[in-house]
Amino acid sequence: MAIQIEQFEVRIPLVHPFRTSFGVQKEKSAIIIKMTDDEGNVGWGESSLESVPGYCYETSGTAWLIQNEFLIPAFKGISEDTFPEIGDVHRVFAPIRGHEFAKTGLESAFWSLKASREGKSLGEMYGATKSKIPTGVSIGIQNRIEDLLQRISFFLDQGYKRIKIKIEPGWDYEVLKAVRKEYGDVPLMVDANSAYTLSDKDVEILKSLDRFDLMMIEQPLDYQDILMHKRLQAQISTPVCLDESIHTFNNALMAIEEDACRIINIKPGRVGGYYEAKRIAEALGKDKVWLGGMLETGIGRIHNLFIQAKEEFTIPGDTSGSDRYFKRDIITPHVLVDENGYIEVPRGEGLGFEVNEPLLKEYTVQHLSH
Ligand code: OSB
Ligand code: MG
Repeated sequence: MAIQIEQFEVRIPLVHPFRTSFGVQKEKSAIIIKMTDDEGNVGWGESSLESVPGYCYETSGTAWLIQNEFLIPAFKGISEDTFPEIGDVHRVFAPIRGHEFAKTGLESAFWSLKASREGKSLGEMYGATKSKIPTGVSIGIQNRIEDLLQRISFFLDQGYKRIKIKIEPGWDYEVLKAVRKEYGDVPLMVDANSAYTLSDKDVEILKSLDRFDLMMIEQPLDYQDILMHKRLQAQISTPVCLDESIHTFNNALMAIEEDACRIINIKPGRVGGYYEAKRIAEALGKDKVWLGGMLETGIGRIHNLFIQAKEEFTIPGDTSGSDRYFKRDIITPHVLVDENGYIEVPRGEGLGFEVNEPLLKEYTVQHLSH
């Protein structure tokens, strides 16, 4: 079975700069993967990264290299004679250590190709049962509290069901106090992207956030840590949620079993693909998992939509509408959020959306065919 693989490295301007405790993003960087089999079936996937190693060590540059040198040859090795199974892809990537986002681009394109080939919806492949999913929005650090309040109103008016606020020392207690004062008991959570430590001063701040009845606090401490989060969780009532620290099924189970966190932010890219993401969701179940995001382009967004249609995902995710990120997304139609904060899960074969290939080409800075 000859499967043609194309890599497109893209840069897409964001409608609004996204500031977190680790930096400011003005454009979305990603590698889009297109797979075509010898009967003309097509699959699309995304390695949803950044151009700098701020969130994790991977960048679009490292993913390009690892895909070219190792992952694509490994994939070609198993797909030459037969059409592989999803588990085969996962297995052949396992000896190539780390580089989870690089793997996810190829793995997700393969899920999508397989769905097209079998005439199934991608959702069916992921075990989706719901026809719409509840969704939230992640709001970056602003210059002034008034600007943040305005951003929140903007999204609540559109129907978003849950607000996530990025925090860092100096942009935490007072900000949340103002938000609670203005918006009462709106479902609210925060994400520190590793901006705090277990110092007495930081622990005092983190404890003080308990009074805001937050759904969770995401990754307050070091990006690789589990143990310090366990020590923190023992001192605060707000559920800790781990994002950056979790790269495998084992990490996720250990963190929950050890009470280092009460909830896991599943990002398929961060755990090496949708096979692993599905496994974590199925093992931990409702209330312990939700789906995060990486400002995905439309392609990664659709995959994220389908996996959230699994019954385990009841907590609103970070998958917002296309217009929250881009003026023009690379899929048709754009992903839309209704006035009640839901996104409809597409029906139909494969992705259920068209990829806007001319626009994809406009945003492409580097293209290779294998
Ligand atoms: O920590 O969850 C995060 C975006 C880029 C990198 C890291 C994170 C995020 C978000 C945005 O919070 C989620 C989204 O809207 O896709
Ligand atoms: Mg996060």
